[in-house]
Amino acid sequence: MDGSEPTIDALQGGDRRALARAITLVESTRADHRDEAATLLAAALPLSGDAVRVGITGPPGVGKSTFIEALGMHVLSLGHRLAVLTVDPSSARSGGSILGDKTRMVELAKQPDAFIRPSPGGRHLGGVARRTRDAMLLCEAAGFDVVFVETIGVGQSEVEVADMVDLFCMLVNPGSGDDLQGIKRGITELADLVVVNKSDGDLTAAAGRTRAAYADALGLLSPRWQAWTPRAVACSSVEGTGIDEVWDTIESFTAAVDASGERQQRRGTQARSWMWSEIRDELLDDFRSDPRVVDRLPLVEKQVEAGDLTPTEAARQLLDAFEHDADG
Ligand SMILES: Nc1nc2c(ncn2[C@@H]2O[C@H](COP(=O)(O)OP(=O)(O)OP(=O)(O)O)[C@@H](O)[C@H]2O)c(=O)[nH]1
Ligand SMILES: [Mg+2]
Repeated sequence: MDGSEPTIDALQGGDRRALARAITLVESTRADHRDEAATLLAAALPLSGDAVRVGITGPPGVGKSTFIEALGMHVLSLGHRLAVLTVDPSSARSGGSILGDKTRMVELAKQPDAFIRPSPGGRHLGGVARRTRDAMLLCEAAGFDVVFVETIGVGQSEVEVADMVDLFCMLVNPGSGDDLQGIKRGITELADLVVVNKSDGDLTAAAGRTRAAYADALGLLSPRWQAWTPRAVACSSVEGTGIDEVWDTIESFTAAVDASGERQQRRGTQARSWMWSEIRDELLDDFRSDPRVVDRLPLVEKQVEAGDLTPTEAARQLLDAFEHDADG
């Protein structure tokens, strides 16, 4: 990494440039970088784990960026240090980042106690959140005691983010929960907190109704935690109203799941499933870059598409080729 390698000492000192370089290092796919990254992460691990980890999701335009800016400024005003990471499924596919380009948290970005990191560009095989967990550990080692992980509300990225945070917060629009259909569309079992944003001006009344509807619906979901029943809060990220209530709710949550021991327990489970997803991703990378697989893949895929070969048989052929190669 161009001369000055990020060291654990520089990280611990809270140096944001060292942190940015460290995250770049763990995102790198170069073999020598990966060794360095592994060393750094091993040193970071015992320094991490004390932060409050919050996942934030919501449909495009619901106000995620505005909300993170408002809640982030509030969190800083309480003396915390905040890291904001972004998981953007579009960047994994296209190499460009939708969220990255639009994520303009102008005020927050100026604050010395905030660190904002857009989604890594470029092609990542495996989960879209693959390196975000590592980045989170590095942020925590660098003394950031609150971490937001933002993602857009589509598909697998929500599940992956929910699986790396303590509290998963879902932003919804006023009016999105007025009928059962809307709630069913909007909600998943992942939400520990639903925030109805844009509760201001003409939308205030609608936001109140939506909040009440979600509060009812949340009580009916099968609980993710013994000690926590999901809640719904209305806020205006533009006017700043309700933002303190959102943060108070997050603090009530951490107090409850710490007292019950569930947060610690959940983190153990998350770490184990992280290991398995790492194994899955690594194996898949090795498989897809194996010369024998690369040679056979185009033809086999064509045969499967044409119905000349069953998917099961095709997979077996490719795995055989791969395993023989691995055996030397
Ligand atoms: N009235 C009102 N408008 C809001 C509020 N929060 C955000 N908006 C507006 O909603 C629009 C979208 O806000 P963003 O924060 O960019 O939303 P986002 O969810 O980050 O959008 P994407 O990044 O495109 O997914 C902007 O015009 C905001 O000004 C709010 O609390 N009240
Ligand atoms: Mg945004």
